[in-house]
Amino acid sequence: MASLIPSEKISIVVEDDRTGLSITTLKRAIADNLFYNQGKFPTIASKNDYYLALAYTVRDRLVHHWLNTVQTYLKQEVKVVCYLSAEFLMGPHLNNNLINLGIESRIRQAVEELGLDFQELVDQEEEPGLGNGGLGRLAACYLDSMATLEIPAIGYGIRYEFGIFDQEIRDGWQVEITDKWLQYGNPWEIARPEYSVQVNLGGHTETYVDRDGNYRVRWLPDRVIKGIPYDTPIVGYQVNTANTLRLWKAEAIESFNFQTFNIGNYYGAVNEKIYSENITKVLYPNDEQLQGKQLRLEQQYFFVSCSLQDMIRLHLSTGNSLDTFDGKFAIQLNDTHPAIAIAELMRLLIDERFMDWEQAWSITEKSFGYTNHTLLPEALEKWSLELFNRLLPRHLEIIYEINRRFLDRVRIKYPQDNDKLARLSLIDETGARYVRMAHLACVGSHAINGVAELHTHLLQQTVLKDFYQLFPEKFSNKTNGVTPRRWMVLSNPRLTKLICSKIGDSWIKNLDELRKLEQFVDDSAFCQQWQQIKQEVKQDLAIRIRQRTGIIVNPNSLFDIQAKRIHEYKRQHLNALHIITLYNCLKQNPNLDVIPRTFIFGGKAAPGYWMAKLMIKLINSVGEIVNQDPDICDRMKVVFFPDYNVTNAQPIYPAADLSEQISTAGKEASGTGNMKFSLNGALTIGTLDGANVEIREEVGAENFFLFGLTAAEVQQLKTKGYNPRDYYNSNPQLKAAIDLINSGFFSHGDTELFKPLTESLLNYDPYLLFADYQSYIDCQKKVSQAFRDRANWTKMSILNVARMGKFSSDRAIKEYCRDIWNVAPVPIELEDLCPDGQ
Ligand code: NBY
Repeated sequence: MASLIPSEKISIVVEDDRTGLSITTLKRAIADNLFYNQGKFPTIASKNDYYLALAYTVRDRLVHHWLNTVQTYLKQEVKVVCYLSAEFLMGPHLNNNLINLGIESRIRQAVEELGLDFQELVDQEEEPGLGNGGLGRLAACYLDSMATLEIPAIGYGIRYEFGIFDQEIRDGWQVEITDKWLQYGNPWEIARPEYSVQVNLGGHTETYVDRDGNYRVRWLPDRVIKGIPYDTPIVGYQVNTANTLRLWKAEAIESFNFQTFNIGNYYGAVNEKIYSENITKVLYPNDEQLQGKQLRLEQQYFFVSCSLQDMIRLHLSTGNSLDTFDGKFAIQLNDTHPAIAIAELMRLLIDERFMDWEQAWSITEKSFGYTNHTLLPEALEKWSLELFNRLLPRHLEIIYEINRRFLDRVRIKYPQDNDKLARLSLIDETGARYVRMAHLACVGSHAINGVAELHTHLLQQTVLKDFYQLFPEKFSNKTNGVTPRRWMVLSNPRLTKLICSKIGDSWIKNLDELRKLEQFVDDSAFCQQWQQIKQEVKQDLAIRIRQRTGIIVNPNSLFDIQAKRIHEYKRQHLNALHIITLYNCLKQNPNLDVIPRTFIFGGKAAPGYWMAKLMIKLINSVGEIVNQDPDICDRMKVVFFPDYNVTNAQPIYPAADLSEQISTAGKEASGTGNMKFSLNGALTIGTLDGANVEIREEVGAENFFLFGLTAAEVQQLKTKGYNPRDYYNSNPQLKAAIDLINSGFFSHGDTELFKPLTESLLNYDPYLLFADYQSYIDCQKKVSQAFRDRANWTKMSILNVARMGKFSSDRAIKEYCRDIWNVAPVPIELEDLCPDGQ
């Protein structure tokens, strides 16, 4: 374990309250923070006061790492990764920081000696839910890995006042509650108003001639907003590195608009302040109808402009010239949400720093990389020219010029192919005109990547085909990964301990070492411990389920879990069809000897996604009937665990026997939950979609339950003409399941409630549930059969964990560093706290 202070110094230095690590010092520090920060006597302090006192105590112990890291990067003028993402789904910081600092057991002891319940304090933290799902969580895992690998990095994003909504289930329906994560203060961030920047919006442009006779463009905006950075330290695992997550908050430039104020319009002036602050008010919940939302484009431009101005300030502050910008920053675009950065960097270099176009373009192209996260055509971002021009008139001009030069090059390569030109253009002119953000990202980046092998392949063959033909050298695959620190060490301490007892702890930094577990698959004592731990963790989850839903589940049953955003392509309703089919079987044949199963769902639906909300209602309605049916007893239970977020995910992954990864092949870019389940010893039932393909390759086909059409077969079937009714008519079990829903059996006799869902399946079934239904049912039978042989199941579970090394985000980050960013580790030495002796 790396210690915070060189050990030889500990004996001679009197510990101070802010860095000392002895139990006595820690206890004093917590008490001091309670008194001086919270302003409370212990007798009246709330749990939250104690949580905050503890959080500040931990923060004090990492500031040292953080400041040394920043100082080292500045002094050594290293190349820095700037990860631009509209979302960072960090999860709670306290416990993660304790683990990465290696001080968890000391802190726990100090807290307990103060007579407090450690877990109770940890549970006080409101997680920063600044993301929707996989994409935001990936950004968080990547920050953890970059810090752990000692890669200089800054995460740039938006400090939403309201993150992803909290979900409640009322009468089986999802109800959204605003997430007030900041209401009791956030001890992990430090505001840096001294690094505020200004961002323009709206207005128009004009040309002028400068002193040297050059034509220049000036943007005359009609709104100016202030961006204030809030910094959060990102501590690496057992290293001195603490990188920065810098999130921007929007404010009015002055508290009041003085002109309006002076003519007596006090309320109008205050209004303008409110208007500005709206920009970072709330995270958009990944709705269908995002396109055309002006505030969304304002958010994107706002955080991108703040971040690029910040990079330029940093670069110039060390005496550099902008000529060397691309040598010092590798900027990664997490999907197209920050893709406007390409036009913004061009504008900053050309209009504000007077660089010529060719040089600015060369710097821009070399600086940017673009990661695509979706193949769904409706999810590809585009902005109407009208909106774009109204908000960002100068950027539209720049995009036109990028496009003009780009298409000139295309024309030379493909003379007289106007169709190709139209397909590649940054402007969609097939109907109403739009700016295509993915095209801007492709043209302005030197590297383009998908997030799993299959996804990258399909990108190259479908949505980005023309770009792939044009620039094959820009494309590469970077299969996603997850951090074993949060998703194993923190969330599954029991299994972590067992693994460490067998193979030591170096796998935590080098996940491939989990392979060493393979030698124990035939060690019956080990297998028994493995099974025992799974059992204990399932019992813990059973308790949580009872607390949250009132449902009593049997921890000996097979825990079959699907936890992810609710979406038709993820097919939670296919899972529901299996449940109904099993239910029908049991009703027809009450003595059927089945393996008892607990079906657990978790996930949020976008508030405007009606069909997804109806899927939640269906799951709860089926649960209501199944759970209360005396014929079923405890052979089946259906649970919808409310408010699936990072906090609730942590105890869920370790408790799964079976992980449901059942998206239509070709639709899930990668998936990362699939990795977290398998890493915690669940077996997967899945299609050949996203990273499932690679997980199956790694763990072995015999340790994975495969079903369904392949992506190519899905394509063929659609081309040939898919008629879901054919499947319904020819499959009595499927027909019985759909008919039972339509009969009102699950809806208190209401035959209309689920019609939109069943009708959509019968008439369109865009995600081919019916085509995959029988294969899924058959595969689930194999799962049940396999679970009967518990010893063999345990072996498969161990082999899954042992072979998951590839899916560490450390591996993914190393690939980005090598192939895209060209950055190297920079170890941090801890210098004295006051290097100048002040
Ligand atoms: O990114 C997910 C993919 O669906 C998943 O397959 C992949 O593993 C993961 C990480 O690469 N995408 C995702 O989570 N997307 C979003 O959350 C999202 C958020 C906002 C918007 C679109 C998508 N938006 O348009 O605002």
